[in-house]
Amino acid sequence: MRGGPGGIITAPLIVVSNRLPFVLTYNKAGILERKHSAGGLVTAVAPVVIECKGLWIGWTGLHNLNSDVKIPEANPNDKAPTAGLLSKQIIPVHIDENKFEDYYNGCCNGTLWPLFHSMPDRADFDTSNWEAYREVNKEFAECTLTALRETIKKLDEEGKTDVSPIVWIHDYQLFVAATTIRQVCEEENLRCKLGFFLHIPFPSWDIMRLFPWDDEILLGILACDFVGFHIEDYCLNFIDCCSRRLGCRIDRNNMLIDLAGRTVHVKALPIGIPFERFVQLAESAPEFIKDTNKVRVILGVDRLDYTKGLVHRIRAFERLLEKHPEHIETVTLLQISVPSRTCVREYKQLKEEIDQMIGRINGRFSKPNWAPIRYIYGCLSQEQLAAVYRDSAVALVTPLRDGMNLVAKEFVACQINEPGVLILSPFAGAGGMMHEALLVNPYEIDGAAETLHRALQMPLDERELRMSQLRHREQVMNIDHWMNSFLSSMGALAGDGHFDPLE
Ligand code: GDG
Repeated sequence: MRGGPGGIITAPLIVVSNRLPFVLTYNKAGILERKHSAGGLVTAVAPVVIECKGLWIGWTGLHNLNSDVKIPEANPNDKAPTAGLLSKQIIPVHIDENKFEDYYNGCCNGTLWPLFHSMPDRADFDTSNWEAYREVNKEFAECTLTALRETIKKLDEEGKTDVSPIVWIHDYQLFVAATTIRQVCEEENLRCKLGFFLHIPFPSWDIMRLFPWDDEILLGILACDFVGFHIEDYCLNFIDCCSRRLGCRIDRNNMLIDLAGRTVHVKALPIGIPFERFVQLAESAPEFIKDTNKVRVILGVDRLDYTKGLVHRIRAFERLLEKHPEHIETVTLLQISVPSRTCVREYKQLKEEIDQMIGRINGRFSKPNWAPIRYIYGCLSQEQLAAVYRDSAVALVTPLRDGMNLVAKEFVACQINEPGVLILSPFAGAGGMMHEALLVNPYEIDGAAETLHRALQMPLDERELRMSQLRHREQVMNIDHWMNSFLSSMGALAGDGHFDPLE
């Protein structure tokens, strides 16, 4: 077992997220099984929940499950980070299918996602979707409260009456769950510390005020004791909204917010990746890209999402071939697009637009033994992904807006051989920290094409210098560091972190 914070955490931990760290599926024999989700968050948080014998509350990924369904234990050969999570540590939230549709595809993905990425024109403001969102958040809160009562009862029986459980809520699907949790805790005198982390950007007041129920979101977040965002800009946007919309007293320097005499602590906690895991994968993974005839690979990896800037990126690549034809037959753009939110209209349209663009550009520039764009619409294994990261000459990470962006970090972790170049958008959270990348405004197609040209010509010593600094930072600021920082800020780690008063 690695030396993560699980061993020194002093209070029981209850993690609440829209989805559980694995989804349930029926196998061919009709038996329920766990299917592992490979995200960095799961890799980091699951071992801590396992070590501190905590709980995880979330949706199973299946509708129409009986509410008394037994969560299967992990298969004995399962090597996934969640394998040690016992079924008794999992609390499934059951939600009616129609309500879930309005909550998830309607409000979360159709409204909050575009709005919080500062793309309000793409957002639908629908009252019934918001009502479903409220109700589903209440259901998550009720499950959390049941777990909390049990946890406190156990602590009391063990004589640990001074220990408060930690409830850690994740992301924009659960903005208002803490409102109910805090209210009931006050009514029933239940002790707990509430923490929230937002994985996407927090927009400016000008965008936030477009949302008709913005006050409810702000109050939902403020129902927590501690709130984390990826970067300082998002913290300041949130603090500003609380001041302007709710009239809260604020301390911007110390990032404190006073709500009716209670202090809420806000902090920038940039998420990291399991760096060593990606290094190991890159060291052992067999080649994935074959027969490239020494053609250098420019890589894009994203969920197929309009925030990721795929259309702009492909246009920039086309411009490169127009302006610098010497790259024809010497480079190829490998775009891996993971299908995402395929039921939402905006995502279907985007897929069609990209399919057409790629068809047109390949038709325009292809040679008998070379095509400018290789396109994979699907999901690679993590091992294949590591091989692709390792063997690419340039990573084009050019979102129009992104909370952090883990692909940029995973690419540098896997650059264990002759280093390539990272091109990064300043509109990703990562863009404010990975200073040695080539920063490019994705909206400026000519600028992006020229930056790509520069990356393809960059001398080895410059690439080495930039990459070694990028890698060093990600190695230190890895996912364990992020977990530790969050938990110590919550005062959950031995001998660590207590809240300062707002003075
Ligand atoms: C949200 C925020 C924030 C991608 N393709 C494959 C694959 N992936 C994995 C990557 C990476 C993850 O998906 C994508 O992470 P991102 O950070 O880029 O983006 P979101 O999914 O939008 O995540 C984001 C993040 O939360 C964490 O807080 O950084 O800003 O939007 O880990 O490796 N994995 C596999 N095959 C693929 O083809 N196995």
